[in-house]
Amino acid sequence: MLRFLTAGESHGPALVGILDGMPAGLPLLASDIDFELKRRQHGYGRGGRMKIEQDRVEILSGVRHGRTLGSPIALRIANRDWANWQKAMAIEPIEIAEQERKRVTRPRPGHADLAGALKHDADDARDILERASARETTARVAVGAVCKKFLREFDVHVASHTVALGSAGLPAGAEVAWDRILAAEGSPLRCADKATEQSMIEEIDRAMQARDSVGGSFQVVARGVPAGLGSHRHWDLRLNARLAAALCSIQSIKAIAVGDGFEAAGKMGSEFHDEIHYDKETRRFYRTSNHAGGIEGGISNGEEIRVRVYVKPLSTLPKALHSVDLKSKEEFQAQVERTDVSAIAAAGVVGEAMAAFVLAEAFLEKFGGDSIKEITRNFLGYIEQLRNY
Ligand code: EPS
Repeated sequence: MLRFLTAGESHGPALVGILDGMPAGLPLLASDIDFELKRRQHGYGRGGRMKIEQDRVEILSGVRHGRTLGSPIALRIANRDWANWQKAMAIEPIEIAEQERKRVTRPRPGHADLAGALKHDADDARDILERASARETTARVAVGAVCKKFLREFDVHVASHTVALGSAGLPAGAEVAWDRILAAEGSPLRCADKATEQSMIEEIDRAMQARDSVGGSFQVVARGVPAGLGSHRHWDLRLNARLAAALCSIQSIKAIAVGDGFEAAGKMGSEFHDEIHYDKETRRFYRTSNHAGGIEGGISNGEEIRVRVYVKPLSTLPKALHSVDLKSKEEFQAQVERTDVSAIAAAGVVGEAMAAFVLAEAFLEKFGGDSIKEITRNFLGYIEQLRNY
């Protein structure tokens, strides 16, 4: 069983992740993880925090001489900003006057502030927001980087690209080819179309001027996934449901669509379903369309897995919305904390990490084993079986 936990507050000393169940023998270096951490920090529309941080991982366990041991992999990423928050986030009690300085009592609509404070009987919403913050996704990306490395051993690759931001976006139903997705890497918003990306940048500039934030969407694509991951047997084994849960667990994500998703509801069956063909030379079933997003009956069907993820506008607005003080119950404007106008480019990288975790988990379920060698044997045997089907 593959599983992970993260811990850490946004302005605490560090974020940590523990990934358990990764088999032995996977080549792994800190640089594999740092590469993904850097990608998460990139993107037009980020706020001041990304100028402070230079996320780097320290591998605390589970790796020896450049290879995984099969034991839990513990990862630590220091918060450089901690230096500025040592008092406000101190483990030991601090003076009341000091506590007041960073107290959050006017909850921001859309953030976890109010619901979390009510739930935990907190008189300072900072107790909640420090953990709810999307800073936590740093640890997820570190864990996901290990999962991506694992999948690459079997020629399974996960990428993402930005589809829409505010009113700017790629035309509905346009499927962006894999090579164009890869070519968008490093561009300001990781969007595959230059003109659309320019409109997205303008949307961000407009939102910034209006002291507002803006939502968007991205697509995660997994290529090389063999047919047969996930299962039709039970609700909690279906691959689409697992991807949906993992992706919806990311901060600010409000919806996901597998393949053509929302659009499917308005289509006829004959338009929507991907007709089946067979290539006798490569001995492989294939489709000429992929409206299903590579998953049928909760099982991967061998086509690219495509999942679109919808991100709400971030909930800290410089132009604060109406709120109520937790203590006095007087009406105020919500507290303004530092934030990003849009973190859409980073959100895609986090989406890749969560999708990679789900796919690695499903891959390990199917091909089992405690070492890369054993899993490779099982995997190749199955690929051969598919060819002879
Ligand atoms: C983030 C770090 C945070 C925010 C952002 C994501 O840093 P700070 O709170 O110090 O500015 O920039 O989180 C949010 C937008 C949020 O609402 O929690 C990061 O590392 O990605």
